[in-house]
Amino acid sequence: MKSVAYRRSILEIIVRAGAGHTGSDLSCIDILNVLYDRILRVTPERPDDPDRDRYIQSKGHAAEALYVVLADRGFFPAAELGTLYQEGTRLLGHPTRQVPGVEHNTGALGHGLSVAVGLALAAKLSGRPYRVFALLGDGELAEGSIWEASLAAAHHRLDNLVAIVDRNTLQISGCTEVVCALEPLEAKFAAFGYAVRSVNGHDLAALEGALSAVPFASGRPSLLLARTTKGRGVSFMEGAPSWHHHVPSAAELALALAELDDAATQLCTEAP
Ligand SMILES: Cc1ncc(C[n+]2csc(CCOP(=O)(O)OP(=O)(O)O)c2C)c(N)n1
Ligand SMILES: [Mg+2]
Repeated sequence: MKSVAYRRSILEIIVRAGAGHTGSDLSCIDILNVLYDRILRVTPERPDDPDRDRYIQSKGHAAEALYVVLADRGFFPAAELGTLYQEGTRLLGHPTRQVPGVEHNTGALGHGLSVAVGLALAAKLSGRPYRVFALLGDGELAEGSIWEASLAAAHHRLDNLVAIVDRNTLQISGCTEVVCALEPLEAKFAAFGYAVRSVNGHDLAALEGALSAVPFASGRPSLLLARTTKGRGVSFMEGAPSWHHHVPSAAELALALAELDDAATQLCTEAP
């Protein structure tokens, strides 16, 4: 049921706030659902546990998706979601460490993977068992710093690092292959030293299977290419670049929520 409930919350808080990255959130929400429900060794009661897994959301603009999941997991009260973007709120348009559960400020694309590599290297140097998961956008891969960080990850044999790419084929202004071509992406990541797997990024069981199997190879960082649809779950948002950060009107919200109800059976069969 969470696939639908999370999507409803995302749409409702964005409409209330009058801002947000609608399509980007709906693209990665299933990945976040599986990470926080099944994979990450984190608990809101011990936010400073030195051995907790670290999650870095490098595509920081999908903040609403992260807030909805963190609230649901008990990192902060769900009622606070209604303060999104309001004066004095902790819930800004991009995540900051003021928000319980957020490990690092993100939003300037291209930085999160470098932070994740540093955290993973620190775990190796200090002999700690935690893993580091980083979620990247595919448009974000045009940032050169992603590839520098990848070189370092392979060089230091960081098999405690898992990079997940939200491969929705769109960035802010259109198709990645038109704006700055990425393919053949799996081969590129493999050439940079990752052990690579690809998965349907909305199939919760498949995501859980892949993310439970990390590291994909001993001594190498893992790269999960999650094939997704931007705006997934609402027909008129799916695959449309204009919904990157468009805010639904009241009528569009009503239509979207009705569609989500209709799609509940389909989305729920994918729920863990
Ligand atoms: C360094 C930097 N440049 C530009 C932006 C503006 N920006 C925000 S989202 C975005 C597109 C990101 O596309 P992608 O990484 O594919 O994310 P998604 O499709 O999941 O929204 C851009 C260019 C930014 N946040 N940071
Ligand atoms: Mg994208």
